[in-house]
Amino acid sequence: TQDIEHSRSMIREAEKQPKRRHKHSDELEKKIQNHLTDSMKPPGADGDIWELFAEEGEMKIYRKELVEDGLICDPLKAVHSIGNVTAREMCHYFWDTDVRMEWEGTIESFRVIEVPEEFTTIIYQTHRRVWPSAQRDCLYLSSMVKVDNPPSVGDKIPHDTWIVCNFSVDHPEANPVSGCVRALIEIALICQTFITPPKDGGPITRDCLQCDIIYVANVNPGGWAPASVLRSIYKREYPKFLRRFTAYVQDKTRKLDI
Ligand code: 6CM
Repeated sequence: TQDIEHSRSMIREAEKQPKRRHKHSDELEKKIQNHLTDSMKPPGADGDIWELFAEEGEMKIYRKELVEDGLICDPLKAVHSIGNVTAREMCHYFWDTDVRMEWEGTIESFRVIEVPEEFTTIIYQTHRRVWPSAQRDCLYLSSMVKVDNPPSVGDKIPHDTWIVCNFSVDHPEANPVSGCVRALIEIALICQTFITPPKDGGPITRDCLQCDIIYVANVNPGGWAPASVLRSIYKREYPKFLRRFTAYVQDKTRKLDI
């Protein structure tokens, strides 16, 4: 509780400051550009072979098998589309640490250790241990940004586009939990709102909203973990996360103004 109160007060302080550049601004901008050019491509569009490993309705999750220095680092790309929510709402609930524990099922603890600007935090978190490998932690920057000129995908024109970009950084005040192995992450959630106005000219309601989602994750487990265990955890946990998180946002926003 103390940690959450402390995180909130840091964010409140940052909200009062003008948007400012920080140590990670250049890297953040570069990563966002890469996500907009590469991550937004539909799987297969770049000639790469993505394996579809989970599908439920509109949700499709792909991976590429990749082993680096003996560690499973399979890149993951998920595409989804859900009704009744906006891109900004999706990204807001993904980014906002106040609600993190309401939908994130893999975390044991987390702490915001710095707020470089209003919509950028640096977070240290530990994950639930998966037997028989060591517990993982990660230390990453998380930023939520509105994208003004998204690349066009197909002939649909989005009303708005938002991204949350998470990537590993170092920080002197991380106080890591002993025994944890540091996982390195590069994760993005990219969302676009599409609006179909009612044919009778009536007001726009939540029924008029469709949100297209791309989620990409590159996770290096940082140390040994049995391949079969890791791959089966990913196969179970990524669909669970997407199912739970999208339902969470739909539920949270159901009665709110758009
Ligand atoms: O993107 C997700 N969550 C964000 C907020 O926490 C953030 C997450 C980064 C960490 C990604 C996984 C690190 C590797 C940990 C492996 C241990 C998993 C333990 C499972 C125990 C049941 O971007 C959603 C992440 C969904 C992960 C499946």
